[in-house]
Amino acid sequence: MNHRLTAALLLISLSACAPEADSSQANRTTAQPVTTSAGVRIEGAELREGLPGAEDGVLYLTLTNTGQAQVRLLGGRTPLAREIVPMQHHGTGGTLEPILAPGEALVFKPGGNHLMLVGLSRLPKVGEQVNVTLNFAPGGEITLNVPVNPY
Ligand SMILES: [Cu+2]
Repeated sequence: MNHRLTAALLLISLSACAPEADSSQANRTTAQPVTTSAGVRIEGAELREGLPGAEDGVLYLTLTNTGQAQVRLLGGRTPLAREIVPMQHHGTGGTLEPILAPGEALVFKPGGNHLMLVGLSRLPKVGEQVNVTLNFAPGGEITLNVPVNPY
């Protein structure tokens, strides 16, 4: 296998859970914005469809701390995967410490930070709505109905 092909395959596998660029906005839908009891606003939440063979999925959204205290996103869960883990862009690698000071926003988007659905039990399908529960401290758990958009 030549190096160029190896690099191409590596790119494909890396992008499996974090597309580098956002494709067309056409026909995309996002979850209704919600706000936790501690004042974290969650908007623009969307899942991306699972490509055949994908073991992990990806969730994008924007968090804004409208409250008076620092808030941490502890993680999340969904019936579709083993767990939801906040991650940095694959180029920088590693998990993310999602701590928001009052007034601060944190964006999870293609090519950047993302929430990874680790260990999919099945592939998310375009058009379906998936229950996603996020866990904050303070604020506890909040559940959203998140639509699945094309990859
Ligand atoms: Cu990831």
